[in-house]
Amino acid sequence: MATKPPKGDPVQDAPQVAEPKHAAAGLPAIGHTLRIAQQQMGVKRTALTLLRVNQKDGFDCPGCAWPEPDHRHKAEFCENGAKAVAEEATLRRVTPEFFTAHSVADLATRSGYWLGQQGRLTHPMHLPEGGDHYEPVSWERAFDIIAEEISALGSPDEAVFYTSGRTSNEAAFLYQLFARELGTNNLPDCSNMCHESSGSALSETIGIGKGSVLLEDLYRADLIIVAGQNPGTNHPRMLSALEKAKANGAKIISVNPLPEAGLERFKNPQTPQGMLRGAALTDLFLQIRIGGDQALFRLLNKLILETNGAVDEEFVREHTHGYEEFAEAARAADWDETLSATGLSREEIEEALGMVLASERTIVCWAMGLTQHKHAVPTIREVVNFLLLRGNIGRPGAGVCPVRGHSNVQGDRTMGIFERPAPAFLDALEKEFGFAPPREHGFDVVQAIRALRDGEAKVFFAMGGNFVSASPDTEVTEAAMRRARLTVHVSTKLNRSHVVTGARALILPTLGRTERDLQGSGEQFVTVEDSMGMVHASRGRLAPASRQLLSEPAIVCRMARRVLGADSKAPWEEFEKDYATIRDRIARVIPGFEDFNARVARPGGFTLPHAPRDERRFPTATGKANFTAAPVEYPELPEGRLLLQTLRSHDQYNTTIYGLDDRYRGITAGRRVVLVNPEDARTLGVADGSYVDLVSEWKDGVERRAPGFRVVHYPTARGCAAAYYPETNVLVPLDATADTSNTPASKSVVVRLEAAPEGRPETRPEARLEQSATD
Ligand SMILES: Nc1nc2c(c(=O)[nH]1)N[C@H]1C(S)=C(S)[C@@H](COP(=O)(O)OP(=O)(O)OC[C@H]3O[C@@H](n4cnc5c(=O)[nH]c(N)nc54)[C@H](O)[C@@H]3O)O[C@H]1N2
Ligand SMILES: Nc1nc2c(c(=O)[nH]1)N[C@H]1C(S)=C(S)[C@@H](COP(=O)(O)OP(=O)(O)OC[C@H]3O[C@@H](n4cnc5c(=O)[nH]c(N)nc54)[C@H](O)[C@@H]3O)O[C@H]1N2
Ligand SMILES: [Mo]
Repeated sequence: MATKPPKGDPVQDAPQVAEPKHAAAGLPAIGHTLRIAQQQMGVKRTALTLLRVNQKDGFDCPGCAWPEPDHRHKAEFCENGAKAVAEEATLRRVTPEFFTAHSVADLATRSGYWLGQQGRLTHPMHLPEGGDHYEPVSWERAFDIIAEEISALGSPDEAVFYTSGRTSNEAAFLYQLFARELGTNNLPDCSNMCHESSGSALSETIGIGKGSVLLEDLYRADLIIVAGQNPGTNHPRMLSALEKAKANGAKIISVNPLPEAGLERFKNPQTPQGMLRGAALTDLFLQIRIGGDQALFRLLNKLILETNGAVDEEFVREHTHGYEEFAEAARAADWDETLSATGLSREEIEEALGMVLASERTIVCWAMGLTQHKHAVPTIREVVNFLLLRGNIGRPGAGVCPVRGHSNVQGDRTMGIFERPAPAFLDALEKEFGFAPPREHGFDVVQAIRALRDGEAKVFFAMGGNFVSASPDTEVTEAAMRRARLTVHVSTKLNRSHVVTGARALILPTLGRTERDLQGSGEQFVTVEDSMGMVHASRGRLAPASRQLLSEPAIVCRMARRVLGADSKAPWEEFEKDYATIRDRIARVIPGFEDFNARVARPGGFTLPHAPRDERRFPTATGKANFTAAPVEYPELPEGRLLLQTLRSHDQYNTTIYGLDDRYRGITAGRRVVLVNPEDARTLGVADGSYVDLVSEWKDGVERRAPGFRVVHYPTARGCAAAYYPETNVLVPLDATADTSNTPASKSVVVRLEAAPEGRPETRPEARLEQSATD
């Protein structure tokens, strides 16, 4: 019975609340992991699969982009990595019979959790125009349908090719090649909603949009600042690195509106003493107000400037540009303004300064808590200013560390998945393949939604992901999708994007990381790049979930042959047969991949060059690392409102919901909760356990509402609230994006709480328990 999906639809939640935890991982985590894994995979498969994760001859964990250490444990995975693997290696199946039993209209009433729990997709499926059920379709016919719709377009720019960050380097390279040969740069990706702000800020200031540290640097740092990140849940293996850094003498400051258990204390499941006591990680917790980070770093910069001998003058002179202008802006930073923007005390900031000045080697790590705000890009630039001031870039044990999300999101970008490709990249593509790639920029995620909404884009193709649920402004996005002529999803699991469709729709089922990939020339492997620029092979061993599955590279190759026809400049048949031939092309087009096939054959792979890290060279417009001097910004909060951040629970992978618990935060059996500071709750008159609607207020005057959330009094910073994504995406206005990067500002949504008129959610139609009639 273990591998049967749940019967009813547990969209109905009745959250239970206990005290938040103060430590992460440890024994309960292991028990929890095995239970979830065995429910999906059974006992034997669980053991066989988990031992292959992140081993040098195994497959790359689809969980996150945190790198693997050189000396690996037998169990080089974490609780949440194991959940990600179990989700993919599940024995449950979504077959054509499933689609006969469930109309699209029926599936559209199901929760994302229920959809995902049904199992792996086994057959290509087609939803014909006017049809109400998906029907099985042959691969040939599926590619014909794509070709029909693409050739009916007025221009290739009416097609959009989205990518989620699990796609391998090989598949990503082919996919962008296909789109560009077709004639469009419409290649939005999940990065647009994720670390785009980091990429924007870093390319301008240090000349490369990637982090400048390796794992060894973390082990050597004196001070690690973790800002806007919850590694205990989202990058659990990072906790081992932080533990090791601490053992080597590093101090840790965490900057977060929430006290996150993983950062407080870590019980390493891989060591006996770790299991018992655990290691305290954070030395100083700065409980910042949402969006206060730029102000905090600006003030720290002022204080560094005012301290004799604190600035690395030689580094500033030799390697940077724009110092004077920046220093003038930083000297103007104001204590009172900073205290109110951050909600911190003078003593806390002074203590942080003491630690900063005592450190010779400082690293700043961050994730979505910094990237998803209107002023995310200037915030990250201010972090760069902070590091540059004391020469903390391009020195061992120091640097910028944006911690990526999806396991190959960084690699996909390296492979050219980008709507604004660099001219040098297009030149190299042109030279290698002999066609003229389009030079005009394409749509990012938000622009793609607008284009679909306005009828300017008519074909939407997704290489993985769950665009409808991951994107902001759910109602707008869903309406936009429904206007498309054709929506196509290359997917492993069922999700909401399959049931909110264009006039016609296709589901193209594909292999996951864990599965064997057999092609004409024999068994294939693919490659990925982690958050620190390490490229390595990933090889699955399990038998595929169904014999009908095609690999992602094979899908692109067959689509390209069908759509581009005999005129295509690329040998698609050869690419499909032998992925080494794809890597040969990558080696010739993308700098850093010279001799790719030989170097990736080495166990552990190789590290891509990074000029600032390796040689203190900054390939920016000025040829130096750029200080910047943006005005300080922070969110303004009208009376009686809260600033809502939309974040992840411990039991989800983005839009894939593993379960209804958020163990470290003490929440079980439900996801419709809103965490509110008890003082704020008192002022607003909302009791713990009461139900409210979250209403977002935006300058377009449209009221966006997410009904029926249980209030949880929680120790978050004053004026701030938190609730889970994707349930709250309905509240994030499409136009509320970060300046420059255009990333949805999903961590700073102004909301008011309204007593839920209909009380608890089960009495409300939106959240009614769907008693499934299926099984
Ligand atoms: N298990 C699991 N692993 C994952 C994922 C998953 O969903 N599940 N998702 C993957 C992906 S794609 C990504 S991008 C990463 C996401 O990793 P995270 O960025 O850790 O994910 P979030 O849950 O969005 O957490 C944001 C954190 O920032 C804090 N924060 C919010 N606003 C602010 C602010 O204004 N300032 C500061 N200083 N902090 C703030 C929040 O309190 C929270 O701790 O994880 C990846 N790994
Ligand atoms: N409000 C709010 N919105 C957010 C965020 C937030 O913090 N708050 N975070 C944003 C971030 S950081 C990100 S990265 C995006 C995530 O956006 P996406 O990457 O689009 O979403 P996921 O939920 O990761 O996609 C899950 C789906 O991917 C498919 N899949 C899984 N593995 C594979 C595979 O190997 N191959 C293929 N082809 N398909 C596969 C499955 O069908 C699964 O249903 O969401 C963003 N949206
Ligand atoms: Mo992400």
